[in-house]
Amino acid sequence: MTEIIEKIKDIAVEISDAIKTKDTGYADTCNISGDIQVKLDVISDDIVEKHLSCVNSVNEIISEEKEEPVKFNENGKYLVAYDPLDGSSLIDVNLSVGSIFGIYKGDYSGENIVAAVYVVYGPRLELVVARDNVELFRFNEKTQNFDYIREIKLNEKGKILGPGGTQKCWYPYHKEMIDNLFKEGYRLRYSGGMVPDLHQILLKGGGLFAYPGTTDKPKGKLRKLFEVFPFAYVFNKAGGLAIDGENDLLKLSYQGFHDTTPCFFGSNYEIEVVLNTYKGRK
Ligand code: P6P
Repeated sequence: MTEIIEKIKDIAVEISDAIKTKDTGYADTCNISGDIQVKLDVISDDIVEKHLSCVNSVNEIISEEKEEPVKFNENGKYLVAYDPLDGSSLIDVNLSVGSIFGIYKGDYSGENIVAAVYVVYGPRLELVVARDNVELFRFNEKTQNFDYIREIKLNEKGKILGPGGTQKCWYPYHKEMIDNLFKEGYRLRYSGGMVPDLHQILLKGGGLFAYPGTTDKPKGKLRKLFEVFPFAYVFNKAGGLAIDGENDLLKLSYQGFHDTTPCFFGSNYEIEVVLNTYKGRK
């Protein structure tokens, strides 16, 4: 496991350099989810595959940018599901983006995730590792290493609200819940990049990020294996909760590798608000 995490640090540095130096144009391809790929999606995916293919403990990998898993080592203990460059379309407007890694044993269901790592490509290159606890690291340009900064813990109640999804497609009860939270004084923080949006809530003590089921996307938009389960693991280990509206996200399984789910990540108070809103709604 440690070898995988160390490789992810190398991956982070190489993708960070690619973001600064490579063409950000669109590739003429789509991924399996139908997202138009930017060239950096493909470059980043290749960087991840190059590094993880050298780790003996990695049995196989699967990427948001790949239709099927890639098998490396039958005897490897771990499966790695990742989004190599989440929110890549934001690079063109110079907003922060990220990479997300879920490390699993056995299969990719939520209960089998054993660690999560995410990288934030922002004004600073930062990396967060969730194992028994959640630790923040920051890249030191002088030493070319990641320095440990601090442990990340969520407060019982936060101040930040990231309301995702197309608002005109929100179910009425969801809209009422969001409106009420804003009336309580929550601050709107939503860039359209899952990684920086969740990173901000984690670093500023808590709140709620919601990407619900909507009339146009009843199963939500965010992908279970590559985005949702890793961040659900992070939020649980940081003292918060992560649900689909009713169930703990880490209790969910999957049918297809690219399944999506409604998802809510936050401090305990805000998740309780979601549970009370969504109770019996399905
Ligand atoms: P919307 C980026 O494309 C992404 O997958 C996540 O990073 C982000 O949270 C979400 O989609 C934003 O979706 O519908 O608000 O543009």
